[in-house]
Amino acid sequence: MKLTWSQVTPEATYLSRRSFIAAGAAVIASPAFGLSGKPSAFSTEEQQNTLDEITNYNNFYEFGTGKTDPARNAGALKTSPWSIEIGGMVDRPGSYGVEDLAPDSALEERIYRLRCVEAWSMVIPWLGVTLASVLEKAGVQSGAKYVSFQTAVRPDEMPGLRGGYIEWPYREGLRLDEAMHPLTILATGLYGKVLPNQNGAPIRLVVPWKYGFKSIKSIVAITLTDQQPQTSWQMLQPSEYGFYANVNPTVDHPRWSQATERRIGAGLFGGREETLMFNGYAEQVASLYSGMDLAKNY
Ligand SMILES: Nc1nc2c(c(=O)[nH]1)N[C@H]1C(S)=C(S)[C@@H](COP(=O)(O)O)O[C@H]1N2
Ligand SMILES: [Mo]
Repeated sequence: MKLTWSQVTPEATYLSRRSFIAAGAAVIASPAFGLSGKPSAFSTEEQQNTLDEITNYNNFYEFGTGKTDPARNAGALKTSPWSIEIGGMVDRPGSYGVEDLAPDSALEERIYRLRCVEAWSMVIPWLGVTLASVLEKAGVQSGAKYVSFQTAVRPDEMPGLRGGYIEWPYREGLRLDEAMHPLTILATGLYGKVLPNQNGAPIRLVVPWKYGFKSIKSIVAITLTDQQPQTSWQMLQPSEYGFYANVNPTVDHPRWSQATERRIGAGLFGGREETLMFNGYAEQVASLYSGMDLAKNY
């Protein structure tokens, strides 16, 4: 007999696992790091992956293409001091320190599903601030339509840069309305602690309704533009990876189905779970794409 999730999970959790917490999660606090998160109405109540799972099964090609390479290699990344160059179509371009963009006092906890385009998923309790709050600090100009992001390039600290697979720096981008959406955050922590290097320290994007590759790590540049920016996976293989990359169980990857996913850590009991439209965030984000052909704009 194959056990289903409902047989290994308390019923209350099962019944609400696809729903959002209405009134807020427990406030967490970590005196060791001084990080604490205010509760968020956007968090899922699904069972969270363990810290061990979240920090030992990663994609971070700057440190190697294997899932355990980042855990082994990312410790070399010097994450302090760290600043982000915010430029392009903003009123106040310049170099912004991470501590000013995401002060500990402003951090919120967001427990989000993360769905990789490779069809595995996790639930991760991030700490972060909305990207909107960061962009407002720089003052977005009225002509701006897109936001582009770049990861650090540090050959001495990133052994994966020698792999010629991706044209470095790793690049990502969002439409401005996606960037300003309240679900979109810049994370500086997880599980109440400072973000581990393999997860994108000191500051990374998290866009929970898009495939994981959109959630770019260790960001050093944010640029507001009126042109759709180039993004790493689209540059590499445009027929397989689009600019939007919204999680969509009805639009398959050319080489595999996107209808289901494997929840990391659930392997012993679980079969695969159904992948949800917009990764379960349709209620919040579907209106951003009304009138768009999502099979074309993959
Ligand atoms: N700079 C950079 N950001 C990146 C990646 C990467 O290789 N380099 N991999 C992406 C992919 S494919 C995924 S699924 C997520 C994984 O995030 P996690 O390791 O914190 O779970 O990071 C994304 N951000
Ligand atoms: Mo991914």
